[in-house]
Amino acid sequence: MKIAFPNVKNISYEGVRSKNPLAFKHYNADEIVAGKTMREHLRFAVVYWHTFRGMGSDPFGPGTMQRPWDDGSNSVSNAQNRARVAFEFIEKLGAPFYCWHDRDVAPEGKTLAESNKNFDAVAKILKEEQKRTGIKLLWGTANLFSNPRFVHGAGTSCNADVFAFAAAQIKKAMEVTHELGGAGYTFWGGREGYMTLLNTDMKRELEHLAKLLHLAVEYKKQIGFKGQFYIEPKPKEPTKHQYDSDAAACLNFLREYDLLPHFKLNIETNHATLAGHSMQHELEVAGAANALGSIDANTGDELLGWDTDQFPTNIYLTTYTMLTILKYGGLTTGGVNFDAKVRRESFEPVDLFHAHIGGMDAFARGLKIAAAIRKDGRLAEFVKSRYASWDSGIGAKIESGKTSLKELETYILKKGEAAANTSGRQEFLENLINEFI
Ligand code: XUL
Ligand code: CO
Repeated sequence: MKIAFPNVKNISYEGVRSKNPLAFKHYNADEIVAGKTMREHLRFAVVYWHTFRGMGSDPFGPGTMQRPWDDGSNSVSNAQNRARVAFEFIEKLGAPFYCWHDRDVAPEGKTLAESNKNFDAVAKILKEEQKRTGIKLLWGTANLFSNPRFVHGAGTSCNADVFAFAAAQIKKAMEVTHELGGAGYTFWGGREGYMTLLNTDMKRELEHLAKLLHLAVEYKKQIGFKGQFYIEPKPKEPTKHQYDSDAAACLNFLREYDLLPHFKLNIETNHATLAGHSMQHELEVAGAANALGSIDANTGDELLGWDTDQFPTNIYLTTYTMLTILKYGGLTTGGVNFDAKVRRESFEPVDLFHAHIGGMDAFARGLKIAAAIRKDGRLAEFVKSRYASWDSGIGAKIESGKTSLKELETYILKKGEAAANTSGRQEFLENLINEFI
């Protein structure tokens, strides 16, 4: 095969003084931070959809990307060639993982049988390339939103045949994920939501979605796939309201339908902000429920209200993200997956490298800063001491469930007034964070 990136050598760590745009300044894969290598902490993944299929089209114009290796056709051979290019890119970048939707890697045929055949033909190359390079599949997923058949959703479609089609597609995508040794499988509710409640039986749609996920859990057991299942929250786009609107809504749905033991969450930064939350908020909600699985690392634009999927470069964002991830024990099966795309104006192949290097360096800095803040201990100590009234006396009694409203009334009647509050010290804490940035 011809080399797709002839002017790019393997990206290496050159340290903060380097001026080389094709080198890492902070991501040093083998460097130990808080007991593990950076590679093990961050588990970076490259996405197939934006990086190898995104052509930069927007509602006002067609794609602009220069991708000289791609003949623009929908042929299996073009898809196979693209797979080899993808691995050249990921290998040169030094990311240990990648992720795909079924339809990113192989063209959809006229029938499901034809699509499955195409998928197998490209999966064969993916398997060869994984073996050659040691790069692993972080997760696979099925695209249940692009084809017009999914106009009313997939699992939540009013058309039962469409549900069946989605189920068949999930079955195949899970089989290929399993075959490629995938560490996980993700469900993002592409069009699972509504545009108007006037035509929507919400209760029935949610029950159907739960059915679909239960069928997937059952099939996972049947084929012996041990990877982690994830749900990826997003509040809107493409629908007006997506059922998996945020981490709390996903957890509630999973609990209501007895699915929680089988799923963790894949939290995406730009989806969090679309939901009106910070990334850290979503991670805390997931972490507190023991469901923090993986992240789709990107960022939105503060002034734009849609899913711009930009590469993350903000050190505060990566620091807060890594602080919460470390607090909940780190990424185990999950990873830092760059669900991000270069801007339409950044159309040269080398821009793909700049984008990923920037994101990886930003996360490496976030990791090092978060580890230093944790090692320093003042932040955690402050939070711990803020709740000291719960460690003994009446607080401990309430927490252990050994009290009643009557007893609490007697307690306060005797005291006359609650103990004095202390300052929340927000500015002090913000300054403390800045000591480490
Ligand atoms: C869409 C999105 C998806 C999922 C995978 O906003 O984030 O690409 O990550 O289906
Ligand atoms: Co995503």
